[in-house]
Amino acid sequence: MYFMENSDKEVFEIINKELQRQNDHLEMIASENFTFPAVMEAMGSVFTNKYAEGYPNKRYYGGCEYADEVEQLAIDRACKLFGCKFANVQPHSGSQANQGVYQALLKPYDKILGMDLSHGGHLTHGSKVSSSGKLYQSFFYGVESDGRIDYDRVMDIARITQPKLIVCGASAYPREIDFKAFREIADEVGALLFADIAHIAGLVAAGEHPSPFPYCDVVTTTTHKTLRGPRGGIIMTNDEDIAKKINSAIFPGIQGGPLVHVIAAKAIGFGENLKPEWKAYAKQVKANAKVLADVISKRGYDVVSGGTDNHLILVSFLNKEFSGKDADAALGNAGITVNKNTVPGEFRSPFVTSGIRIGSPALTARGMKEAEFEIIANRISDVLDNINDTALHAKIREEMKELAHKFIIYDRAIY
Ligand code: DSN
Repeated sequence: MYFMENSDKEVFEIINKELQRQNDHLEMIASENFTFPAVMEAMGSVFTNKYAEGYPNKRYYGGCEYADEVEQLAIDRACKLFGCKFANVQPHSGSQANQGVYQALLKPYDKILGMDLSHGGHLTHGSKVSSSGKLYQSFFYGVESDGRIDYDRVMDIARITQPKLIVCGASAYPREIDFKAFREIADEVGALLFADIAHIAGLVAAGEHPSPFPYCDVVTTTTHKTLRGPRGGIIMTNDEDIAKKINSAIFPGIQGGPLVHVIAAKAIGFGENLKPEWKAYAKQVKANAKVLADVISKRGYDVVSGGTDNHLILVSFLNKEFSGKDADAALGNAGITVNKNTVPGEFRSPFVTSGIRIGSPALTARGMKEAEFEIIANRISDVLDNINDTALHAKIREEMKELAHKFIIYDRAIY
């Protein structure tokens, strides 16, 4: 019996419907995952009551001795996990982590160079609708017709635009990021190099993707995607001067009191990432994504860049009559949750798009392996082959629900 069950049945019932949805559907949004029950317990803990502006041993409020202890533990674990000297674990999200980096290292109107949103970049990498593109002069690189970054081309763009800071990292790029190549470009134009590894952090932590250290001056990540921790962000660096600027930029620059309950949950998440089992999870995430790429391309669909090196694939419908939005809706009806996504060469609006992004982290966390991913990839292709056949979608939905129920993580909605 939960307190909520008596005090607010309305919210309790909605939360339970969400549990049902998560158990019944196949979650394949590349940025989502299923966190550890212990992480959820920490987020519901008494630390939610504590104000702790400042940093460990330098607070503006009394009673912070245990907030200090848990924040220092989260910092130490983050540094150990990513092999760096300094970490700020207070950003409430990845977007605020990125905003903190810009505020620490740039002045308004400085030039930044990031990956184009429609080529796989993120809103906070300079998009004109984000503060990163309003406060700073933003320029972009993208992918070539083969779906890959051409580093010589990025060098040319950097030479022409002369950015103060280069952003590498992406939200929808299925290939390895060459941080060393980006370092050479940054050095050539005298720019700072900033990596946003939000999507690949869980793979980096396991040694399943090259590390941005020692090449990047500053690195951010969210903690809830491939890392499977609580929702939030962190910022890391090896440079003490940058670390001090980052700390001031996050508090008091853009945030107030840190979410100590979430910081405790971040510490638990990093603890999981440091266990030997984490490597097996990350390897399986990649193996499962590869099955998706192989099967869906064998079934005749255009997988951008011809495959994947990480946890996601992009499927392009540029040569099809249906859009990413149509595919997203049809797959949703079949119990498979993905997101519509722009693809290189995009001609449709971001609300419609010509592609979908499919990721393996969440279903891998549920324990699914290559055999299950082969079945799912075939059903995805069946839906795409029969995009308007709602009876078939309903039939597949039942089959996917049965599969999903064999891999349950949560036996209740609240931990
Ligand atoms: N919304 C995240 C994603 O889906 O990639 C990025 O912030």
